[in-house]
Amino acid sequence: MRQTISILLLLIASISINAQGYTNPVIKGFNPDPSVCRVGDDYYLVTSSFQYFPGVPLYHSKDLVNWEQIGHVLTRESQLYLKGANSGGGIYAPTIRHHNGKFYMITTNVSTVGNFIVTTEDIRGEWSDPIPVNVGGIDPSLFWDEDGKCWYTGSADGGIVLCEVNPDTGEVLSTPKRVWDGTGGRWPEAPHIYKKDGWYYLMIAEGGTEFGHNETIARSRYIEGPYDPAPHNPILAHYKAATQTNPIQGVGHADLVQAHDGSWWLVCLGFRTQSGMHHLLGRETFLAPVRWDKGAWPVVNGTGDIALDMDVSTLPQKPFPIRPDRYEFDEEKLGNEWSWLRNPDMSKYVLENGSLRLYGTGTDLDLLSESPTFVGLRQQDISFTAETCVKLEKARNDDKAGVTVFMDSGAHYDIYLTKKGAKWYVGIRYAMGVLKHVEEELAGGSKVYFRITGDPDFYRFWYSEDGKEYKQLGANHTRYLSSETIGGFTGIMLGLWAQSQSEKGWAEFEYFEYKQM
Ligand code: 6LW
Repeated sequence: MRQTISILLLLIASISINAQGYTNPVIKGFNPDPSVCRVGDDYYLVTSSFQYFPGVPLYHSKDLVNWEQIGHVLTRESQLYLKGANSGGGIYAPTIRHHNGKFYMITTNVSTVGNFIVTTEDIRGEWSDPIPVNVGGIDPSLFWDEDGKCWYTGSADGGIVLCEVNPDTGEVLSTPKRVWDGTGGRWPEAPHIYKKDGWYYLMIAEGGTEFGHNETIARSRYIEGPYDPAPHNPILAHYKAATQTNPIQGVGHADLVQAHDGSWWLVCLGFRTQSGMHHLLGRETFLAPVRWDKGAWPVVNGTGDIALDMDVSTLPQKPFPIRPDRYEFDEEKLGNEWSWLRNPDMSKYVLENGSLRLYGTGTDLDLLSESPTFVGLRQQDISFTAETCVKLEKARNDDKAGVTVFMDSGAHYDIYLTKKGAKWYVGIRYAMGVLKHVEEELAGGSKVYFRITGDPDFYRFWYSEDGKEYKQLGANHTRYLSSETIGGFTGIMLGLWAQSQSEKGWAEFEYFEYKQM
């Protein structure tokens, strides 16, 4: 009897350790076009960053479920020139790979050099300056064959092209060859090659990164093809009737990785809909288990679709400390999760005496060519509340500072404090293309508390003179800032910003707090 009980207890314990499950997205907020690689039992993942600086966020995990941002790949202007870039420009999809002790990241700056590689041997250190790869198109990827050759794949002219390259010099060693156009979906893109059981597998995204997005795969005995498509394509899709009510839509742009326990996993982008069929958080990073039997085609999560709650066995989970809700601005530098627009003048941002001091310039949030004084965090949840306190004691006439719900230049809602003559006003500005709506009312002085609440349908804006009693200043629909309305490839950033014609005043933010509701 005693033996039976101990066997039962062991069985229960083993089930509870393995069947831990997880919640999608595994990286919330604007983190599209994920690419992942493994070194031993460490996993590294990169996402695209468009007009934001630093570029290409870099994440680390021990279990593919819990991710910590360890920095960015592109941290210098010599790697990342973004003048004039908006939500449809700058850095598109990246790929990260590890070969012979060196990390390679290849991506596209559609606003300047096109495709380029950077490398490092220290994943937590600096990466090289760009190594241009003179092949047109976007969504570049690298694959090393067993003979040591390195192959480039990318999306160009409506199909998938392949050529041999030298990944350390960027030299193109063979004429780019069109190897597959997908299964007939528009925009065949995001190619990656994997070799398994004597087959070259070519996995791509089709359908465009909206509601028709899906993932397909083909294989060949030869790297240069011909590639034959899987009979059960798409291997991942949410555009079918069976998934039309799935809160995750637009799944695609995936990458596969074999875990250190031999299991296979897929990361992909998707978006969480709100306010009908809109999305504002940007495309986020999702995870799915893959069954890939010897000589067979990969099967994603059994049914070719994914869920927010994934009740599946995972690797032993190793969570990281979660990001603080409240930033007191008492550190020496802002954390990796903060982003600037285009190439910032970092002298405009000073952490001092427990506050973040922003020196405004004449550059408005709407200007595309320069970098306004703005630093932001990704909105990671459909329902949230954000708060800050801003002081404009050293302001000059018409200086402004506050918080912006920012999708793109010309698509943002701002709440701010401003000085006009000897008086102070709180204001709200809705910028929607050529439509600019401003409301202001008298404020008590040079210090004010702001609160922004978000829900599926509305952003609401509040202010307080004492941080206790809040008064609503305005509200506007989320859908007017959605990706479906604005276009582009990013997601909402909650930004602290300042603007000053005189360029002599400054704003001080005492704290910033963000909470999921
Ligand atoms: C990315 C491409 C795409 O490079 O959008 O629509 C681009 N699909 O795969 C930006 O995410």
